Amino acid sequence: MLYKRSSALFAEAEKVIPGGVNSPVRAFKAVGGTPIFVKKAKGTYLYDEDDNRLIDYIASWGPMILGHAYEPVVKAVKERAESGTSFGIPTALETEIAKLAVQMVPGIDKIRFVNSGTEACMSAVRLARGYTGKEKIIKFSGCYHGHSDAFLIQAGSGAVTFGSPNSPGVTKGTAKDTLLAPYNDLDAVKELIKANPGEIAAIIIEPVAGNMGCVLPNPGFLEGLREACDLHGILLIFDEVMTGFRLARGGAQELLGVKADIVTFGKVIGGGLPVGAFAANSEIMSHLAPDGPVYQAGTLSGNPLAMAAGMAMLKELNERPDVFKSLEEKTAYLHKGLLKVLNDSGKVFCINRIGSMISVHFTEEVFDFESAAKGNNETFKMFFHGMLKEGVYLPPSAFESWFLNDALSYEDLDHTINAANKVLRGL
Ligand code: KE4
Repeated sequence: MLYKRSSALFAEAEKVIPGGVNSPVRAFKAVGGTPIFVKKAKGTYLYDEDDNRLIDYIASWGPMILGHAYEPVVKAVKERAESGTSFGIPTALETEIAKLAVQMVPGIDKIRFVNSGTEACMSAVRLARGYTGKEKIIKFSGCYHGHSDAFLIQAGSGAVTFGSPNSPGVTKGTAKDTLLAPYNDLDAVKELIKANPGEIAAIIIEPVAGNMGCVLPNPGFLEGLREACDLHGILLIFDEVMTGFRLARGGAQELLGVKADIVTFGKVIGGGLPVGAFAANSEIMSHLAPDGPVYQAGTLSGNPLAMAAGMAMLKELNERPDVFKSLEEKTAYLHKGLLKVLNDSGKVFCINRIGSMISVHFTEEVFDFESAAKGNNETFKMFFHGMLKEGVYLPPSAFESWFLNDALSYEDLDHTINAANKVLRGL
């Protein structure tokens, strides 16, 4: 595996783009080395600028659930582009995809399209604050809801704390309204609600967390949040930017059987083009401009090109529910194979998996951010680069979920398992 051209391209990029990337996680800071540059992709394969072929386990961080350059999506985008890419004027296509999303996702009557998961989550919180008239939100350490100020808040010391900014530029004024609790810690949430009576507008959570590796909700945790929200007039926001249209046709709400008040989407809903969305019942959504006073807008929101990609993607998933079963079976197969080679390696590890989301951690167990942070990062770095050399592209950080796509064959999965075996033996 040679990365000569990627390294040269990275050096060029660094001259004109901060850190050489348009999103930090791509820069390989968590694993070291220089990022590869992709020339093209098809199905489950990435082809980098040095003509290495790599089996892709990030799927553009989720969107490419059916594989890259998926024909129906490509065709839809090509055709739509001929008629113009954006008007800033309503199109029938926006209503079509909105109707399909509302039909696929439990508990929503209306949906507003935006351009990213960040925008979706940021707007959902504003809507919750406007709807309830309250200002504070609860988020969970290790959950990522995009880079809006209110979310860039890291727990300080202690299990439950007032937020403190973990990025310069986030003001103390913002941080004070973001309360933090450890994932899976219902008592901590109840403590925060007790300490802030009548002040909490929303609890926002990834129903299955994917930004500290893949972390599953303990049995009863989400149900407990639902109950606490109902008891205290707090809105429950499920950030399904990762899990939406991936864990099931109706996302985590369908798979886990817990209903949120507002649901946010991104990634898969755009079929690889920039689309985010947030949705709720008609009553809550009636508070959103232009119907209601909560303002939210976007020049390219619902633009025809992105809607065409998203529509083609959702139609496929809606008409082929077997895809979710196929993805579940492939992920279970990968899990089983990795379990064997990791056991044989003698290393301390755990594997978290649900649907087509999976992650390997070099520590005993991972159920929240603190336990995830105990993972042996040095081992992960060597594992990552070893797998890359074997033609397998994993997320370049232990704090990310792997995303399977349905173009993966069982031969690809066997290659991945055999590669892991070879790499682990060498560590
Ligand atoms: P975007 O603004 O990046 O489209 O979505 C933000 C977001 C919101 N909610 C969840 C649960 C998310 O996972 C994300 C974005 N996910 C990361 C991957 N961990 C995007 C990758 C990146 O930052 O480049």
